[in-house]
Amino acid sequence: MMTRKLPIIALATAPGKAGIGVIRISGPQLLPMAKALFNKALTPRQANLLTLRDAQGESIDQLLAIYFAAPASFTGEDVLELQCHGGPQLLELVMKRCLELGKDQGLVIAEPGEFSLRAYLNNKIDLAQAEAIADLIDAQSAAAVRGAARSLQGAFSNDINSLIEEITQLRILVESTLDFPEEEIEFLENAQARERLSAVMRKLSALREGAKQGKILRDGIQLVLAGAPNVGKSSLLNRLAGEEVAIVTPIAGTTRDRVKESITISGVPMHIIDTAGLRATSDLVEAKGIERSWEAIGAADLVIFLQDPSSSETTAATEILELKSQILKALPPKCPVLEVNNKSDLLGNPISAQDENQTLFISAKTGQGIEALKQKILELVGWGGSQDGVIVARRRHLDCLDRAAKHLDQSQQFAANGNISLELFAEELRLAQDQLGQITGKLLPDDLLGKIFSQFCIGK
Ligand SMILES: Nc1nc2c(ncn2[C@@H]2O[C@H](COP(=O)(O)OP(=O)(O)OP(=O)(O)O)[C@@H](O)[C@H]2O)c(=O)[nH]1
Ligand SMILES: [Mg+2]
Repeated sequence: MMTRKLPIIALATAPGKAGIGVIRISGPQLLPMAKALFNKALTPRQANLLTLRDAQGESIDQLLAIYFAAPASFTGEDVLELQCHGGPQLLELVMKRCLELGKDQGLVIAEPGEFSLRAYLNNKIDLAQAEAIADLIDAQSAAAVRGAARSLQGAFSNDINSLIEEITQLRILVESTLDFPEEEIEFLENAQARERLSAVMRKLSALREGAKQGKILRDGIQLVLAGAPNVGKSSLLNRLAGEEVAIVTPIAGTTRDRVKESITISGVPMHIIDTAGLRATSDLVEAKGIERSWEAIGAADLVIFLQDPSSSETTAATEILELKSQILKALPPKCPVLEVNNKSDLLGNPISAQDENQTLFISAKTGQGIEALKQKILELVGWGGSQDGVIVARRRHLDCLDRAAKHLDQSQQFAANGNISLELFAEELRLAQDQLGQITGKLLPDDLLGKIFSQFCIGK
């Protein structure tokens, strides 16, 4: 996939019935193919109304063809976009006819992400922008759309590039001094190397914070509702979702399987997972369900440990403590647990929304405390509250930023008094820069590139 230069074709719009369906072709030299398809020269960058005919000369579709000559196209190659009528069978026929007539030029069906990959390889976009295209299409909320659009326009890449540039300047200074070891201390003072490094580190830290927010916007939060049977987990799911997604009954052990529902809270996508109540059971089906509850807890970003202080059965404090310690053991690293008391409507005296242990009181039945719960959820997952300027980011970006930060920390230590080594200082700067470069795709190993683009869907 990485090296082929053959022309490629794919349906660019979603499969299924629609007003129109767009087929996209990209290749080094498409004019002969366009001629073969329509028997007519196409005016570049203009809508050409044409008829595509089968081998017998019968019309398949009347369509709009737009031809973009290289390099002024999405991929940087010649691109031909065919806007056909949007019937799945019709589009099949158009594809088939194109493949027939493009055979001599070697026309093949595109692999997932291959259009974006070509755009990247031809320097039309960098890697972070290519990823932003996929993220824009997959965006789960309006805020995620805006974040992806910002990345696509280069906001994220610009920040990364300016950081790389500042590190480069610092490296140039250091490396020009390396030949004069006796001047090392003096150099650090004169060039204000430490101050400049600190400034770079501050910028990187702000970027990491923004990227963390961006990751939340892109992927959302896996929010798991866990607890003993009958505490109201399914009722809470229904309340948050605003509809009856899960079955609710007074019988303990109602939920047997995970029930998932995606919502947004203040624009942040939340994937809420209701689970089977945790208890010892001899029922085989329920036991399987509980096994799945534990799996969900093990993959959570946030667990709500729901309790029912109104019930005499489940309130045995030792049981709650035991369950809590089991949950804490099952959590992924750094995953917070929020303890929430449900059924506050059954607790006689008016209670405040939060007790001294910071436990929230809610009622899934009346809706009391739900707004406060939502705010608490956002706070716990590290959502900063504002979507202004947030760009979408991926795990891959966060990992690169984290590694870059570690290298800058190291370089700072090699510049510290009593431990000065300009050579190591410069080397750590270089390593930090490599990590940043991987985000935009400079210095990225080929196999990684293939992996990233193969996760795109066909036609992108
Ligand atoms: N009064 C009151 N009853 C509630 C509240 N939330 C849930 N219930 C009731 O508690 C019972 C159990 O609710 P569920 O939502 O099924 O509880 P669950 O935790 O999902 O139970 P399992 O699926 O068995 O683990 C039902 O009869 C609900 O109507 C609440 O806030 N107030
Ligand atoms: Mg339930």
